[in-house]
Amino acid sequence: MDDEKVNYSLRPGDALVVTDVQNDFLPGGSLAVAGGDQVVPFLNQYLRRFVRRGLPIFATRDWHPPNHSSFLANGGPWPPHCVAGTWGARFSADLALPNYTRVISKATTKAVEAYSAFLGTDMEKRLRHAGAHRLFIGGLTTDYCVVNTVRDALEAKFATVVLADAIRAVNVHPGDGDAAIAEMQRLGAEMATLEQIMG
Ligand code: VGL
Ligand code: ZN
Repeated sequence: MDDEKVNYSLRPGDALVVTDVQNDFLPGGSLAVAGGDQVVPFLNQYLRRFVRRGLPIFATRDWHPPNHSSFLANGGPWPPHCVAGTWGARFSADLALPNYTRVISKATTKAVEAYSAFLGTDMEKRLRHAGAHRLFIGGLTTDYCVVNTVRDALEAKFATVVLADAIRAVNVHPGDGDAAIAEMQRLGAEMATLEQIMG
């Protein structure tokens, strides 16, 4: 295993993917992730760098109907969260998404659960249309949306860099987040932090 730090110079073909930085996953939300708000200032720095270079930016969101199958009342594992159109489903007001951000809504019907932003969405088509080859992915949650999105990105042959200072885990079981990070690396994702991103 090579732990040497490499730098990434942003270039055409790069895209930033910000996953599920929505009020319900942040402190005060219905499915709050410990330290979830701490990813926001890092993501804002990444956003600045991508905006400065005019590179594509995607923001994904959990966008459930009120009777979604993942909710406890319907036999699912989660409290109600990210119900389409509600405050909890909104992106954090502190997240500096530019006007040109492309928004991907997932798990939008009762029967469909989608931790991956690729599942049941036009994410792949829109990434290709934007000319993306290499994805920089950060946001919430490490052990659900991030790991599953990274897995599908690698499967679709995107080079994939996980923004290690801009992810947080639910950790339903202690260690889930760390296991997700190990899994992403095993699958071929690289891990980077802000100081490695030149731009
Ligand atoms: C997610 C928990 C419940 C996620 C979605 O996208 O990370 N986590 N629903
Ligand atoms: Zn959900």
